[in-house]
Formats: sequence, structure tokens, C-alpha cells
Amino acid sequence: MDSKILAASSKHPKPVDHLFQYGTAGFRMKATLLDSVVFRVGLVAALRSRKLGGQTIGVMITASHNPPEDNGVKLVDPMGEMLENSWEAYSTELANAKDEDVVKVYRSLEEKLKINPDTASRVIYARDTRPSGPKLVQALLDALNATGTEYTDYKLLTTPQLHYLTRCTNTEGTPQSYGEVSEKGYYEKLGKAFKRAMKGRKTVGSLTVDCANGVGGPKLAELVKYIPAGSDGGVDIKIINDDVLKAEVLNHECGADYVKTKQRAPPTSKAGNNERCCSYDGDADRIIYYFNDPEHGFRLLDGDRIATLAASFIGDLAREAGLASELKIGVVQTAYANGASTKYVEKTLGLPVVCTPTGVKWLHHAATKFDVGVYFEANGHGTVVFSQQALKAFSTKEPESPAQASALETLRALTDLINQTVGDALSDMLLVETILAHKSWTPKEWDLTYTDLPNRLVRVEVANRNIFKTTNAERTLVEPQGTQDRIDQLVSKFKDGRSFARASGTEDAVRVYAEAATRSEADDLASKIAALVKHDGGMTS
Ligand code: 16G
Ligand code: MG
Repeated sequence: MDSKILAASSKHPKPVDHLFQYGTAGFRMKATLLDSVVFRVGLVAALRSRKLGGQTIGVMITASHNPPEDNGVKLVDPMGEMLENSWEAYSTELANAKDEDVVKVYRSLEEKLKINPDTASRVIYARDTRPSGPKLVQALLDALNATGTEYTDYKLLTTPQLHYLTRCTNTEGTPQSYGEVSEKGYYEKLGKAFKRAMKGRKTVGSLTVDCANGVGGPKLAELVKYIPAGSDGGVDIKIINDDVLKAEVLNHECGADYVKTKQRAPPTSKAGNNERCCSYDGDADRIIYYFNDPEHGFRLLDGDRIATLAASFIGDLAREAGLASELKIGVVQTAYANGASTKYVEKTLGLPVVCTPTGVKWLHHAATKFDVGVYFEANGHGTVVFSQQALKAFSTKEPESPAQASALETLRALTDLINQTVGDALSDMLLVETILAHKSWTPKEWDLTYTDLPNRLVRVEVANRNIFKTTNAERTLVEPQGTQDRIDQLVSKFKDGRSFARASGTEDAVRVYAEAATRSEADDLASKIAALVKHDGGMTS
């Protein structure tokens, strides 16, 4: 095998002097720099699969909401979860090995992790619609062939579809089976569950879906074939921004990230007042809702809103089903969650909130500690996970009334409708539509559940962002010394003030978040903290 790996590796030389890092979303950068990285990620996938006794590992080639010229690669663990933390470091190590050391590092990892090279290794993979995808797939294939890995190429998929298929593949034929191992199986599962959850209800008006000109477009068009129209107990979907042939339009003036950061609908949207709209990101693992309020203009219904909506609905169903005392239901957020949403969950819904560092893997992990764990980042990435105990309770509890029976059936339908492996824009969208239909809510009524505190996010460039070290789920700085005290002093002067600074995991910058009772106070607090961070970060402005 050594000579095969060496020969294959020589076709994918590493750019000199480039330092790669497996970050919160895998490796991500200009596609032209990624060839050697993808090859080596293929080697890591083979090792990871062998280490886990030949279970199937997923490899996704995508750069999500980044511009078209970027690409990225990440690994999916057997149950459809993000790659285990310690393996991020092994991936980074192999990605940075000198060309002549690739085999040596591969073997040393094998030895260190006690991996039997004779164990079978299996991988499934897919990519988004970027033009650089096919070439990078070739680099991956060269690694899989050199390591004698069995593989299935799923071609174009959304990231959450690959997570779903990874879990289905590894649970096929077991009591934990997660669904049929095919893309069609995914649509069928969601379509059936949606019908069961809606129980003939209608959504009001239509839903305009902006697919960011990414892979979500063709996949949503496929899903629509499996879900009933509005008049039939489903939803009328209008797809926009679904051009995947013109590479340059991907994520351009559209998509979840654009809508969230610009606080406006894509210019291509023709939706009228009070009409539901949502935007996916480039690989359809994020979703943001919004609408135009004739009185107040553009209104964003972000990840915090989806989390509170889901938690309130599932909490009510659990009570109606007589399961509230048996099941621990909770919400997981990051420090970016609006303070008003946290207060709403704790005070109005009476549910616990846990805060974790940024990055889906942390939220997901914390959510699995609940029987029903609802997690969302404000940017629209999230889902709901159910414990084995919750699944058992939903399927074995004997209903004592028709209302209880109905609540239990809806809960069971939700466990199939929700992609429990990772945040999934298609599945989350059907969840939101189901809840709005059950509550007979317009987007305006959803928006009125609580009032967001005005907030501001600022990106601050500093000499070295790595000197900013945090604790307390990124809400408190431990270094540079004294900075946190000065932040606290400033914050204490603002009504409902809250602010934190953390080094970005994806860009060379520090992000400052601030919220306060009024718009001008939030802006003022943000700019004061930003100036402080810039100063303490070693740059005077
Ligand atoms: C990554 C994360 C996303 C997070 C963002 C923060 C995943 C799959 N993606 O895109 O959840 O919000 O990083 O970026 O975990 P930042 O560290 O630059 O603020
Ligand atoms: Mg994404």
C-alpha cells in the first residue's frame, strides 16, 4: 500500500508554505489550494473507517455560503455526526505533512491509533455544485483507491443529505435503521412524515424559497414532488435563485448569509407583504425565514426564532401527550442568541437553556444531553435531537384520550420529519411549515412572540487574533489580561447591555457582539467595545 499511496500522493503535491487547519467546518479556502488537502482527507477517511471496524465515513466537498471560487472538505462520522474532535488534529497533521512524509505520517497515525490495516474501509461522498468539485473528487478517489477503500459516489447532494445517507448506511438492517439508503429514500421519508405531521392542515398563502443558486435548488425541486400542495394539506412552494449552471451566481446577492448579514430580502424576491420567505445557504444546511411587514418593513425570523418556535410546539405536544414530567426538553444556543430569545425560552416556555461555543458540533453534543434537545445558531443552522428514551416513550405510551393519541402521533411524525444528524434547511423548512399550520400563525404572529433586543455585530481586524482567549462558552475573555474588566465596565453603563468578543474560527478577525435596550445604545456599545478590542489587539486606530 505504501508505494500506492506515495505514487498517488505525487499527483497531488502540497502547495509550499501553506498552513492548513481543519476548522469548525472542515478545511475551507480557495479551491485552487485544496487538491492535496482533499487527497489527504481521503487518507484520513480510510483510517477513520478502519479504526471504527469498517463503518462507513462520509466525505462532503463544499464551501457552503462562501464565494464560488472557494471550496472545502469535511468528514462525517458513522451516525451522521460531525467528525470526532481529536480527529480534526490528525486531519490537520496529515494535511500539513511534507509530500515526502505523507506515507510516514499515515503509518504513524495508524500505529498510534492502533488501527489494523487489514480491516475493511468504506466511504461515501458527495459534492455541491461548484465547478471545482469534480477535480477535487478525483483527488479523493485517488486516495480511496490507494488505500483499498470501498466507496459510493452520490454525486451532487446537500450536506445534510450526505449526513443522512451516512447514518442510513451504517444502521441498515438494524433496529436503529434511519431510513432507506438512497437519495429517493430521503425524499420519501420527509414527504411521508410531513403528511403525517400536517394531518390535512393547510398553510396560508405560499412560501418563497431562495436556494442561494446552490445545490439546495435542484434538491428542493425533487422534494416538492413528494409533498402535497397547500390545498391538499401541504404547502405551495415558489422556488427562486435555483440557477446552478452559472457558477458565478452561487451565494451572490442571495442565500441565508446574505439575508442575515444585510438584513434584507434578495433583490430577486417578488414576495408581497406578509408572505413567508426563506433562504438556504449554498449547501442547504442553514435556513432563515423572513417577511415584509407593511408597517415595520423587513422582518427577519432567524435561528433563534426557529428554535423558540420548535421548543414551544414540542413542549406543548409533550404536555398534551402526558410526557412532560418524563422527558427533559431543553434549548441549546450560542452567545450570539438574542438575549430576548433566551429570556423567552426560560421565562415564558419554562425550559432550560444551555450556551455553548460557536460551531455546530458543540451545540449538537450539548443537545444530546436532553431527551428533546432543540439547538440553533442565530445564523440558521440547527435541528432537534431525540434521545432513545424519548423515541421509546413516543412509540410505547398508551394514549388515555384522543387528544393524547393525536399529540403522540404528531411527535412520532416529527421524529421522522426532522433530520436528527445535523441542521438541514429542507427538513427545518417543513418543520416550520408544520408548526405554523398547526398554530394557524402568519409570519407576523410568529414574529410577535417576543421582541428582539437591538444588536450589532462588528468585525475587528487585529494584529493577531489568537491572543484573544475565551472561557464561559466564549462569553468571557481570559486574555489579553484586563480586557474583560474593561468590557464589563463599559457594558455596565448600558441598560440591558451585553457584549462579548471572540476570535473568529473562519476568518482572520475578532468578532464583537453587543446588544442593549435601544438601537443607538447597541451601536454605541458595539463601537466602544470594538475600539477597545482593536487597541488591546495591538493595533491603534
Ligand atoms: C462555521 C460553523 C458555523 C459557525 C461559523 C462561525 C459548522 C458546520 N459551521 O461556519 O456553525 O456559525 O463557523 O464562524 O459548524 P466564525 O467563527 O468565523 O464566527
Ligand atoms: Mg452551510
